[in-house]
Amino acid sequence: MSYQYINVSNHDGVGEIKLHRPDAMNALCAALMEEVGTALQGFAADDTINAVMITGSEKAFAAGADIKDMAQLSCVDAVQDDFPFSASGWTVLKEYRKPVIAAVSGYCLGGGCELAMSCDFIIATDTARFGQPEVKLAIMPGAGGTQRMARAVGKARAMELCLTGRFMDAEEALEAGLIAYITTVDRLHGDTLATASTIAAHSSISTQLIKESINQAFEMPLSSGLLFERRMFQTCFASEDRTEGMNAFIDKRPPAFRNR
Ligand code: DAK
Repeated sequence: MSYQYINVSNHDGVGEIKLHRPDAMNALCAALMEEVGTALQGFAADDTINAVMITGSEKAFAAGADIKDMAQLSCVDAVQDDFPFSASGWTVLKEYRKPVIAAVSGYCLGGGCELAMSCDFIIATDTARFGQPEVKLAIMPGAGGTQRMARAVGKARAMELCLTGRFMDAEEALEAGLIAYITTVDRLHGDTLATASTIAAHSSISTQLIKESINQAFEMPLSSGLLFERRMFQTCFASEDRTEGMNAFIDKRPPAFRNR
């Protein structure tokens, strides 16, 4: 499969999608997001892939949806196409079962920040800049910026960020709870790959159920979430990997998981 706007690679259990539109700060045109959707579906169907990472360039993870494309769009066009959910990257990611990490360096703005927040967690460099600057274009976040940002950093900071359009640096993003940890530009790829490889080495039965359970925390009241978690926990006992994991511990040897 050849792509125009992304590079796709495999690293022993980890699939990588690198956004590559250097002349436009990785602006998320529809074709790019379509390619992201295709690559994600490929990794979903590949039994050897247990975790995915999405990266950008040193300068930009992505500076948002493509403003030059949006400038041409009428309200009717946007509604008819359900913009930009017509591009499969957004829909596929929303329902994705394998863990996905966003590795962010440089600008992570607007739709770029929404894409990163649609991943399961974000690892960022000390040069990363996060923001929802749509208000400066007289529009507003449209792919989860008001919803996921408010859940990640709380109402006050989400309001302030989305209403002013200011950028937040990595230290602030870490303190606010938007990102998992900070690394350097030189180490971003290696550190993210190491984290993704750790996840990929676990049984996909448990990693997928953990992901599903944590996501349910944002959809359900606590009592329902706790019940959901308990049922998922009990489900783990049906897997061959659970037997293997516990036997390996008792035998003092590394487990050999088969995702069964
Ligand atoms: N779109 C198109 N081109 C972009 C771009 C963007 N978002 N961001 C940068 N570029 C292009 C620039 O136009 C420039 O191209 P040339 O002029 O060289 O041809 C090139 O990338 C380099 O950019 P700059 O010259 O501006 O570089 P600087 O270092 O001076 O500034 C910057 C970098 C990232 C601070 C600046 O480029 C910037 O402010 N960019 C725009 C950031 C922004 O406003 N982003 C939000 C866009 S609105 C929805 C889902 C999603 C969305 C909407 C709806 N639905 C589900 C309904 C998303 C909306 C958005 O993201």
